[in-house]
Amino acid sequence: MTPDQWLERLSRIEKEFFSVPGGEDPGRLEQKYLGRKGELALLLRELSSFSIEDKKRLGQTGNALKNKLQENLDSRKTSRGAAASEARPALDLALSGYPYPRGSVHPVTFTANKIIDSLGKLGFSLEDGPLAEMDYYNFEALNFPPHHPARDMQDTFYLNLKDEKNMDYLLRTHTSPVQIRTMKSRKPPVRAISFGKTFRSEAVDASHSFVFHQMEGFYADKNVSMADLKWTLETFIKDLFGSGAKIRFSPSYFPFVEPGAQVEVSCVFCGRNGAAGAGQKPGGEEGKCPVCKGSGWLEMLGAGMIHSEVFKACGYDPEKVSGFAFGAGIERFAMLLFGIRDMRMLYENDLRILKQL
Ligand code: FA5
Repeated sequence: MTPDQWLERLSRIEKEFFSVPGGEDPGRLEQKYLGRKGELALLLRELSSFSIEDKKRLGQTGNALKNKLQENLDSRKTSRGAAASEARPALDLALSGYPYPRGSVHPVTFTANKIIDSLGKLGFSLEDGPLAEMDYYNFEALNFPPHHPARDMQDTFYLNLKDEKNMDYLLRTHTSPVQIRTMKSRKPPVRAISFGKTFRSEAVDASHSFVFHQMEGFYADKNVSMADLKWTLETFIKDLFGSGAKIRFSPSYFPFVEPGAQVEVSCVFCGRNGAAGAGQKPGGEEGKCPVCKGSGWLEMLGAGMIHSEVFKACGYDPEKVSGFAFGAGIERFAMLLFGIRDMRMLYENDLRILKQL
């Protein structure tokens, strides 16, 4: 390389350096030009091959540029630091912290926990099952044969997915499939409850939703009778609503129990007399309790003695084992416990309402 070529390279480096925009990282530029293998550093090292006079002359020009670049890099670093601290407010350690609102348990969770605690005291263990369930567990093993009209009782969301028997997967319509899963995996005596989300293709109104929560309880053992069911439900309902609460049974149909019953609980709002009390909000017929509509009773649970076909599907001998089962909507219980008249209030997540509960 001749001295002229050396100077030409030096001026190219200068031009290139000063055309780099201000936003570029100064650390990276420093490394590129002045670092150990930087372009200017390498060029200055080339001086060793020149004569003493050229070394002196070119060395001065080269070092002058090196100082110029260093000054420019320093000022780039300073303005970059100033911009960063402008963007970030100064740290004031004396400032008090941001108030962080504390949440609370949702009424549905609160109610479910109360039910689980209450039945847990009676020896029921808590079991779980999948939300995307097989047709077999949700219907077939519960004595709803394929194409049986009883399936219409529960409007179902079917999934575009088949199980190994080419039956549909679906979003479980009730928590009863957990009964089957538990009985299939355990030998009697079994006493279990489950709780969780259930899904039905239904329009939303004050007492219906397409996603809601259910709880299920069942007991299978030798010599279990309807009297055991009645005692269990009475004890559990009194624990939840107070010792004055009463229950009554009326016949009902569910394919997986025989006999089946609808269980009503005495209205906790009017104390079973059916009359609108002081402090009750208007909304019902004149003089009548707006919650039970004057009947004094509220339908709260489905229940019955586990059907022999269900036992057979689970590998239990119905000649030797008997049992009861019951199931209910958690929202229904939450509405009673919190005095809510529209189920939608539980889902809208309006904190002004939820905070009052
Ligand atoms: C059942 O789902 C049965 N598996 C219950 C059962 C279990 C009966 C064991 C016998 C033995 P049913 O379809 O009635 O039954 O639903 C039970 C409860 O779920 C209802 O009483 C109601 O409180 C609640 N529920 C049903 N559909 C809806 C809905 N769309 N929105 C909110 N809650 C609902």
